[in-house]
Amino acid sequence: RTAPRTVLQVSALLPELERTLADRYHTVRLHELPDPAAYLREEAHNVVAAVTSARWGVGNSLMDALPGLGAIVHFGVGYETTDVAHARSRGIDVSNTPDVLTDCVADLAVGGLIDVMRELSAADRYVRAGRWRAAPYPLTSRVSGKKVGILGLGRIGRAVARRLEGFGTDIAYCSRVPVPDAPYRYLPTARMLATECDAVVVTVAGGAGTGGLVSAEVLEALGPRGYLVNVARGTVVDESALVAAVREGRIAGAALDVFADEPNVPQALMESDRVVLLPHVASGTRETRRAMGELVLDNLQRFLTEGALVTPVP
Ligand code: 8YV
Repeated sequence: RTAPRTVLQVSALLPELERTLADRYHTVRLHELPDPAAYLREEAHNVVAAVTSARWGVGNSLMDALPGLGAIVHFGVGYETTDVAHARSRGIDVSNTPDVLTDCVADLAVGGLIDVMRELSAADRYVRAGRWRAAPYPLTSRVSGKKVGILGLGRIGRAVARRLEGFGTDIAYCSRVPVPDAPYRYLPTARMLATECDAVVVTVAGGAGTGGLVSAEVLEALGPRGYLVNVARGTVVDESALVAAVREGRIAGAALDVFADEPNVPQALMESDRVVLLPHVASGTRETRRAMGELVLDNLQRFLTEGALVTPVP
């Protein structure tokens, strides 16, 4: 009997996507096997493609255990959990799901900015706690017309900036090099961006290159009237410095969709009304997750039939 060309599903995915994978291909869900190591010893050579989430990626040891692996297909735009250089050295192609989630992530970033500055979530808690009867809610911070800095002017950063133009904000950005056609003021360091702006929205890619980019020093530069929004990766922000800055009122507030050790959120943040805490939901709409799932399937199908991916990572 000829061995089935196997698609290895490395982590849990959207149920609809899991069903389609199972219907269309010989799919093995590695994370659900009672003994994944035994499977890899006996059947690893059948695996031609792996499907995984931005959260888990495919580790180097798993790549090395799959001699026939030709493609790693990520559900998500971020792929820092997979060592792309290592994959390339083994002739493995890597794809992600860019573009389809840009609008929803940008929408949520702007929502987070408005929430933290106008204190929507905190005011909601105030009403629910029956405190309105005792006193009107304290005044909050105006959003329109403020200076907003975008850290990382990629697809998502640009979509955030475009939305914020509608609020009459003065937009600046920071990236490794100026973006040629960007109509916004360029600042070469995160610290300068934080110094100049009332709020900084983090939309830079995760991974080693951006770890701790929003350091204690950057938070200090943002200052007691400054706000931070992070829809990128928890690793981009020095989380303990952020916790300290929030606790001591050295920044005005933060809206966070991502954390250093998800789903664990530092207790000090849980207890603070200065922060808006979201469970990594920026791309989490039915429409966008469906589109991400379809792009995963398109990548996989193109790879299996033509040997090339639709949206290979740069
Ligand atoms: C996750 C994300 O992929 O795209 C990314 O990089 O972080 C999210 O869209 C999503 O939570 C599904 O894993």
